[in-house]
Amino acid sequence: MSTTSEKVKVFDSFLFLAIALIVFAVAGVALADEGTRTSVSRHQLGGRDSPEIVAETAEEYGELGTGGVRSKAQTRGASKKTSSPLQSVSYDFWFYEADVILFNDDDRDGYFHGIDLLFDADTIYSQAEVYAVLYLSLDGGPWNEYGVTEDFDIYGASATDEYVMVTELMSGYPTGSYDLLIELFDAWDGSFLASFGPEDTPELGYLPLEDFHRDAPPPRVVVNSGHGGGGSIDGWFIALFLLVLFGSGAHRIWRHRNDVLTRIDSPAPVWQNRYGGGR
Ligand SMILES: [Ca+2]
Ligand SMILES: [Ca+2]
Repeated sequence: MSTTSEKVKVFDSFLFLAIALIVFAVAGVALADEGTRTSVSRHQLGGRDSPEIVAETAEEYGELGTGGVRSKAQTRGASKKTSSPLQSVSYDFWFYEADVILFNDDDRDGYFHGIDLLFDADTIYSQAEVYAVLYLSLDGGPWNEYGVTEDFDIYGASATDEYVMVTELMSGYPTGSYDLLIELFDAWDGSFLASFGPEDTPELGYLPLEDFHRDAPPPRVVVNSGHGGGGSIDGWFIALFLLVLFGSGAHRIWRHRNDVLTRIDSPAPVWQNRYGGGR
């Protein structure tokens, strides 16, 4: 036969085990979010007005580099230049313009997890096949590659060849002010052609960004303050604690499993209306 106190002990042990399991599960999901940087992107040709979607990609990179002085020596363009000293920056290619619209600020703190980047590259040639590599720098730190375009054609100084890459940062990007750098390469031999960054246009500087997980609205907690009984263990408190823990864990897991291109499908005019047509 078991006494009431033994039953309470067994119940306590079970509760402790359950809480420990939930804490580890939540911590595990949180840890998995740190370090590696992930994002999803939609690639469009033909600008924002008449876009043709050419690809949807998922990116994964190592931990964001933040220490040290920023230098273009770390980018792909620099390594191409040093490998062939005779080849310097080509004056046959240049960027005409770049434009950034930030979108998705779920917790409304002014930091967005979506980057809608448009750029227009030009050349002295009638046609050239190129690709671009995109970088982000947090608070003036080193450039971190965050995406690569498909190979695409540019035609002389035409503006009909604008490339749009719409990216949602999913994890690994702390809340802060970012700069963006674009490097252009020849699709035939990978040679470096041109770059465009915050020194060339204010559009690519001081972008308030954070990743999707850091953009989560805080969970709403309802506290019942009317309970005045109170035993050695407050059952209501434990139930509430478990509910919040479970809710937080489920929320994270839900967000983790929804790392897909669902949000990106919001039509651009909605973002523009919501955020006043720009940043
Ligand atoms: Ca935010
Ligand atoms: Ca062009």
